[in-house]
Amino acid sequence: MPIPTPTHADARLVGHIIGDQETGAADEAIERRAPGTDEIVSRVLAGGAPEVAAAVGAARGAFDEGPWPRLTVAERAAALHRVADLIDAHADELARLDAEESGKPLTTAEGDIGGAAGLWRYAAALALTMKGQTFTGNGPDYTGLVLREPIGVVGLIIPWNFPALILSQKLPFALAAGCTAVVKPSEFTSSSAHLLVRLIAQAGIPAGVVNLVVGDGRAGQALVESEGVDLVSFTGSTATGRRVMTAAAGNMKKISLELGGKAANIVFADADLEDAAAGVVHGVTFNNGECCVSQPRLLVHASVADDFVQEVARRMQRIRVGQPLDRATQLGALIHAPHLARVKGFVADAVRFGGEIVTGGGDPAGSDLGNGQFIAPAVIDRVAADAPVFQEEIFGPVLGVTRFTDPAEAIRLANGVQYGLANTIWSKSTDTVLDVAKALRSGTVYVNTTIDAPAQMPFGGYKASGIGREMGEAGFEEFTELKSVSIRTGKRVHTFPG
Ligand code: TXE
Repeated sequence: MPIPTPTHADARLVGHIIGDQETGAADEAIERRAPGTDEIVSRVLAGGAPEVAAAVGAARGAFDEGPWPRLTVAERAAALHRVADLIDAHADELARLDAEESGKPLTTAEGDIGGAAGLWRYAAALALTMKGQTFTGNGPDYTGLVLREPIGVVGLIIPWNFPALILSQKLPFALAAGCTAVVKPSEFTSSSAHLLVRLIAQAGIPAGVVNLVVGDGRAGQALVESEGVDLVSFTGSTATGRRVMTAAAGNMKKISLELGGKAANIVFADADLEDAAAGVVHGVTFNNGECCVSQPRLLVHASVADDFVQEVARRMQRIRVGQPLDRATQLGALIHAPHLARVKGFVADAVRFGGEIVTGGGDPAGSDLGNGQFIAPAVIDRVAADAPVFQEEIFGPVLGVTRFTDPAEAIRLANGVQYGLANTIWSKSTDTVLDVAKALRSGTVYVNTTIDAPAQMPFGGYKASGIGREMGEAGFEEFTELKSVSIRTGKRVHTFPG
């Protein structure tokens, strides 16, 4: 049974949390409609430069004078564990908020929240093992200390596709290092971030360490331009990522950008084809296809292509499209109407470029889908490498199929896009897997599995997919600076003793 969606009268008001103050009512608010029903479910305050200035001021004070960066790592790790426990205790509520506002299936949102709690615990372990280096090879009286320090105040800009999860790919790592933060969630999905920041206060993390400014791109832009911010970590579109790079130039702040992707599933003739077909369908429909590591391109060996495409299409037709809050739903509603129109536009465009629609692309059947942003998952065969459907990020359940005849051609096709976030290889040959994995220009390669990596694995992009890494030790180090301290003991021999 689907959980009923709240009506307008129940709509939540989502405000800013700055220091120990929560902002309530305000004149300007952004209405958020549930993608599944078009009902208004929340009203989000439209923060801008004044709220960002106040939040950065609070974070700056907490970093420059507050206790957080000065705690022992054991104390910081314990606090992160308390947040993880609170996330577990509020998992149902957090998952429901994300499913309702983003349109993702509730079961996917539940997986996100479990993953989020795991990230807070992993970050606690990184806090405990935070360390620098020493270098003593420059003479017996020389000691070099390489200190690893928190980078300072960080601005975290979050998109709408994994609201609580992507926040948790950044914030606990920053906190583990001793940073303080201003969080700017997407205007479409701010409620889970609001609850999370409340839980962080409940866990005993001091006021001002984590601040929340809600609003649209104007708040994001003000955060990136702020002179009081030392690093911005941004996840979103490549177009906005370019604006972030420019806006960060003022005080030369560090940036970490996790941007768009256009992953390929490369299916070789020797693969377990049943398994690969299931993986291909998962890769393009997981989280409604609204996933930066989504797999919208199928590159399949010509010798097995016809049967394989039929098998994939058969499985796509069995995917249950439905209301996000219905537990039986496998594909929910896309984020908003303009995005749905854009995704459908790619399907129409593919035909103009010579593609053949095998299944989907139109309205799905279902009596309760009338007001929502739904699409039947699509398979388009014979997609040319210069077609927009092959080149551009679609961010929806639309799979384009292109055939290849040898591994070199598969690698050329996979690498022939501006993005380089992830790709997947399906083959039983170790030689093929390793040769192709090394030749792919992407930050992640999945082999005989897809969209599958633990928190310990660094995540990020080559080429236009971004700068820097999240998660893993590399993701933690993004939030730190290195300081080299050179020490001489005894009397130094000066070049110009005077
Ligand atoms: O993203 P934006 P949008 C891709 C996906 C999607 C497209 C557009 O293809 O269809 O981007 O989505 C904030 N300075 N991805 O328009 O604009 C904004 O408020 C600073 C891929 O929603 O990039 C939100 O919090 N911040 C992606 C965040 O940036 C600004 C996930 C992302 O919004 C800003 C999402 C500005 N000038 C979309 N303007 C992924 N890599 O997973 C907006 N924002």
